[in-house]
This record gives sequence, structure tokens and C-alpha cells, in this order.
Amino acid sequence: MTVLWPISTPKRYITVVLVAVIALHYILTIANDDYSRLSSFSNISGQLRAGEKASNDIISTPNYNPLQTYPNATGHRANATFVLLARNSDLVGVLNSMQSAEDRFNRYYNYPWVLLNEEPFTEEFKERVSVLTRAPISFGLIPKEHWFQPDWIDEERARAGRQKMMAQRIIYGGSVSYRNMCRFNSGFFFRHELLQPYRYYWRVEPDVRFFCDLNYDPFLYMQEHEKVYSFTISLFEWEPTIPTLWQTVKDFMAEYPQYVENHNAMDFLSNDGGRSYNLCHFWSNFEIADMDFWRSEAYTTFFEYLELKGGFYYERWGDAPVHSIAAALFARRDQIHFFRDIGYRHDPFQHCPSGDQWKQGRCACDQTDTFDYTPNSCLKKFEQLFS
Ligand SMILES: Nc1nc2c(ncn2[C@@H]2O[C@H](COP(=O)(O)OP(=O)(O)O)[C@@H](O)[C@H]2O)c(=O)[nH]1
Ligand SMILES: *[C@@H]1O[C@H](CO)[C@@H](O)[C@H](O)[C@H]1NC(C)=O
Ligand SMILES: *[C@@H]1O[C@H](CO)[C@@H](O)[C@H](O)[C@H]1NC(C)=O
Ligand SMILES: *[C@@H]1O[C@H](CO)[C@@H](O)[C@H](O)[C@H]1NC(C)=O
Ligand SMILES: [Mg+2]
Repeated sequence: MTVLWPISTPKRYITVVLVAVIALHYILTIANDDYSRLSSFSNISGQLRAGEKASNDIISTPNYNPLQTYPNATGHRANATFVLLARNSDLVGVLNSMQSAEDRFNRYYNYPWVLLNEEPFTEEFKERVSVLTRAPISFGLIPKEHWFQPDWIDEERARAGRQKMMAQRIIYGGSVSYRNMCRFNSGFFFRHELLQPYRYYWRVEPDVRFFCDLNYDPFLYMQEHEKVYSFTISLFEWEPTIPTLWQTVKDFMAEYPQYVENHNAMDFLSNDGGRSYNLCHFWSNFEIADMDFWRSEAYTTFFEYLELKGGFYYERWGDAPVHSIAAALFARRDQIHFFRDIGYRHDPFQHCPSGDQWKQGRCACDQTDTFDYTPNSCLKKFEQLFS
């Protein structure tokens, strides 16, 4: 290793170097200030630093280059956005996911991105995320009452539930923040101010990957085919995270039969006509869905019913089974769509298209490595609904 400043260096020389370093630092600070004043996100954050109440930052990066238009683009757009919930510490994973979604689809479509967090995103986070897309991007702060454990939850009972789950070594069994997240995704994200302008959303999580080009607009597909919910992977839930969920669902159906759709997908959820839950659910880290469905009277009533049971905290009810059960019971079964052509990975599982779809999508996954018909997948169960 090179010794830069040997002890024998004359004092005078050290002084010169120190002065140079300090001067350079000073110059950089000024340059950076100029840059800050020019960039909209720093301007907004400057106001926040000045002590105003933290709120949502809306950042639209201009189109620097003429858009590279997709060959089949019609100019017809859906009322839709990407949505990504993340912590500041998720930055690298967020960049990976967004790069993948942009490269494989959104660079041609420029659907907006809405990023949400219960803490303000840092300047570094916003800057690094903003350069990834030409689309409008906004950073939202989640209202406290949409995120944190409500006061009326009996914390003693909640703690006992967490301890029991930790003893059973259930993943996230002892985590309150994970429960906050599941409850937020179940009942609140679509109520966020920044999502009000939109109907359809595509949920993205940190560190996911999209393997294939998507040669059409899946939002328009949803709209034109009256779909309300879609998935790429379906699987079985850990029963100990939801011991009383199904009984609660059955009680709800008995009390509010008017919300249960006649042509529902109960047979996806149950092997005995609804008596018991078979634990099948859609893996909700990927969702393209209709927020107006979550905003409907049926779902609002359902969520409120679940909320008052306290199962998001006394147990560990996940947004995946909650969304899946609602979609399966309150929508027509043909309103749920399997996006077979969207290659997708969220560790430890992936869905890879095959045959022509794999080839045309220029998919970067191994066709034989796909969750579809493995023993823990519920895809077969889904397909039986239509046979
Ligand atoms: N802002 C925020 N986001 C969170 C928190 N916990 C989880 N998330 C986000 O919620 C989603 C699911 O969390 P993740 O850790 O991926 O859970 P997993 O996929 O079930 O293992 C991801 O988008 C996370 O970034 C949290 O405490 N705060
Ligand atoms: C900063 O934002 C304010 C409005 O909030 C605007 O009037 C001002 O021009 C902005 N400054 C710069 C340098 O963009
Ligand atoms: C988009 O959808 C939302 C939610 O349904 C609606 O409030 C809004 O008016 C729609 N916007 C347009 C341009 O259709
Ligand atoms: C573009 O549209 C044509 C005609 O509808 C279709 O045959 C072709 O597969 C599409 N191209 C891609 C890349 O999807
Ligand atoms: Mg995840």
C-alpha cells in the first residue's frame, strides 16, 4: 500500500495540501448548491427542511429525448400507474426493479410511477430513482393512520400472537412493521392521495425482475376485457399466519351475501364448496389490478370487517390472501387474469413463459424454471375454474 503522507513530509507541505482540500470542498459545496437550486426535488425538499409539514413530492422529469415509440403503440392509454412501496434502505432493490420494468415495457409507454413510504424519502433516493424513467414520478408520504397499529388494538394480545409465531419460526412472525405493511396493502394504498387520479395499478416491489419484453399494454388489456385482478404466480399460504381468517370470511359472507358474486371463483379458494380454505392465493408482490374494485362498497365493507377483528395484528393476515379472497368472491371468475406472457421473478419463485411467448418476448429466463405446475402452485386449481 502506498503511503501518501510520510511522516517525514515538511509541515509546510501538509498545510498546502490541507488548504487545497478545504478549498476544493468549498467549491464543490457551492457547485452543488447551484445544482440544488436548479433541480426541482431539491427545491421541494428545501421547503421541507425549512420546517414545513412533510407531504407528497411530485416530480415530473421532462422528456429529454423524443420518445422511442413502440411499433404497435396506438396512442391509446389506460388510466393507470405503477405503485411501489419501499423504505429508503430498499434503494438498490428499487433501482433493480424499476430498471427492469422500464427496459422491458415502460420506456415505450411512460406510465407514471408512484412511490410510497411511511417516512420521507431521502434526497439521494429521489434523485437516483428519478433518472431511471422519463415518466412522471411522485413520492408519497403515507398518513400515520394508514400505517401504524391502531390504538384500539390490544397490544398484550398482539404481542402474545407475535411471540407464538416466533416460536413457530414463521417468517416475519415477530415483526410489527411487516404487519403494518400487510394492512396498508390490504386496505389503504388505493386511498392514498397520489393514487386518486388512477384506476389501474401495477404493483412492483424491490428486487423483482421482469424477464420478457411486453409487446402490448397490459393495462389496456385489463380495461378492454373487464378484468379486475391479475397475477403471475399463485401458491399456498402459511396456515399459522391466518388461523381465523377463513371463519371471518364465512361470517362476512353470511352477513353480507349481497356482495358475493354468483360467478365467483370460490373453487379456487376451497376444495369443499367453501367449508374450508385450501390456502390458495395469488402472490401479491405482482399485481395489475383495478383500484375501483378495492374502492367498491363490497371491498370497503369487507376490509372494515377484517380490520375490526384485529387479525392484521393478533395474527399476521397477509395482503395476498386478503386480496385473493376478495377478488375470488366479489368479482366474476373471468375477471381474474393469469398473465402467462409476463416473465417475473420475486425470490424465491419465478414464472417463465414458454414456447412462442418466450421467444417473442425475448425472455431471459429458463423456460423449465417456472413455478406454474409445481406441487406448491395453485395454477392448476385456477385453470380448473374454466374447464
Ligand atoms: N415503507 C416501508 N415499506 C415496507 C416496509 N416493510 C416492507 N415494505 C415494503 O413492502 C413490500 C413487501 O415487503 P418485503 O420485505 O418485500 O416482503 P416479502 O416480499 O413478503 O418478503 C416491499 O415493497 C417492501 O419494500 C416498511 O416498514 N416500510
Ligand atoms: C422553487 O419552488 C418555488 C415554488 O415552490 C418556485 O416559485 C421557485 O421558482 C422554485 N425555485 C427554483 C429555483 O426552481
Ligand atoms: C381515472 O380513474 C379514477 C378512478 O376511477 C377517476 O377518478 C379518474 O377520473 C379517471 N381519470 C380519467 C382521466 O379518466
Ligand atoms: C404488432 O401487431 C401485429 C398486428 O396486430 C402483430 O401481429 C404483432 O405480433 C405485433 N408485434 C408485437 C411485437 O407484438
Ligand atoms: Mg418482497
